[in-house]
Amino acid sequence: MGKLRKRKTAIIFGITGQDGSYLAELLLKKNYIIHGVKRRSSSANTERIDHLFDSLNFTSKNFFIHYGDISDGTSTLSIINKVKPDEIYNLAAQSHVRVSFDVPEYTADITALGALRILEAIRILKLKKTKYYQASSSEMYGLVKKRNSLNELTPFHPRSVYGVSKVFAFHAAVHYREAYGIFASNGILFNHESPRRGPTFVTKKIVQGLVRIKKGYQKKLTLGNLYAIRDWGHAKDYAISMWKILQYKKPDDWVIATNKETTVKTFVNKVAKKLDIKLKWTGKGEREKGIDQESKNVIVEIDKKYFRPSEVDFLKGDFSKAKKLLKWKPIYNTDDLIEDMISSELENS
Ligand code: NAP
Ligand code: G4F
Repeated sequence: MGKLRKRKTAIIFGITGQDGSYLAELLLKKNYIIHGVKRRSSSANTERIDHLFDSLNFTSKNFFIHYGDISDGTSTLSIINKVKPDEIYNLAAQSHVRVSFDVPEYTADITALGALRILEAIRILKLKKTKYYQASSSEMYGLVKKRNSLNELTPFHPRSVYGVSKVFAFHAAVHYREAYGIFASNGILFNHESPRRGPTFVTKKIVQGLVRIKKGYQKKLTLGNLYAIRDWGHAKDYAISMWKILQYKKPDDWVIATNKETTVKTFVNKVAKKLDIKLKWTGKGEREKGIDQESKNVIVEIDKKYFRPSEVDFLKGDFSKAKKLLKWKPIYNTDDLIEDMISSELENS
């Protein structure tokens, strides 16, 4: 009889978020035992993971939820000590760039120092075998000099406290790898979306808004900068990359992207087309408007409150290192992503 392989255990910080839910699904399929860390909130806030466990008792055979918060070093260390996992995925963050202009100190506490608290716990507890994954961000590139695809060697120039905090967390992972030999890896994730995306991120806001306009539930969609360029992938693909990064033979840093660029305006046009809304644009700057050619109503308008004090104009990622060494590549393209987001929205709105 062959030797029984021990089941792997993982802690996911950020289990209730978009990526946490897809990663949990993936790891459960791979027969992991999962411990998710959830902060206390006044509502249950487990919609994205309710299908994975008994949400009233917070348990299932393979999936456990712990109350914790990465602003709290003691509870963070205590959970890691209790579980002593094979893998830790740090997906927890104040993840909204625009909001980081309103709450910079809080953003730095969670997004930067939160990562440090987890790394410190691994070091203090001497968990030599525990691997650490940091959800780093393409926001770290910020102000890019040339509009070429960005890779692991492109310098960082963040444009928000969110970006600054992610640079700190990125370098903290590299530092703990070099100073203490901890297996700490960074996925440099470009934008990724899904039907589970938070409603204030631009893709979800556009899909939700235009579906509701089509159904007659909403009159207008109000946006900010239509000309920012993003590299939008599907969160399901990005969850696979997280797991692959921790299975690689050594810790390293990896760009995860689709290498395709789309403006916010093109995203709006694509969604409108798929919903059979004939949109015509008029005006410039804050006066730019999208008019529904059938009803002649203005259905898209601009409000400067959605502009950022400093914008990241261009993000497109070169994922050739991950493709070559991790054998990772995205399955969904932007159109597939939009298709998935629209069909879920049509069903649920
Ligand atoms: P998300 O939906 O906003 O999820 C963030 C998660 O972090 C949520 O579970 C949230 O809990 C949790 N969290 C926030 N503050 C916490 C705290 N103090 N203690 C413990 N948990 C806390 O973000 P996402 O899109 O899944 O992204 C996952 C990670 O990847 C984030 O670190 C994000 O910055 C990074 N990232 C995302 C993208 C992207 O395009 N999606 C790209 C690059 C990097 P609540 O549910 O209680 O709020
Ligand atoms: O959807 P967004 O808010 O995403 P952003 O700022 O690119 O950040 C996301 O991706 C990062 C990776 O690059 C992550 F690290 C981060 O956690 C987050 O997931 O905005 C995308 C673009 C921006 O240029 C923004 O100015 O869309 C523009 N935009 C235009 N109108 C808008 C709106 N963004 C939002 N949120 N809301 C608007 O009405």
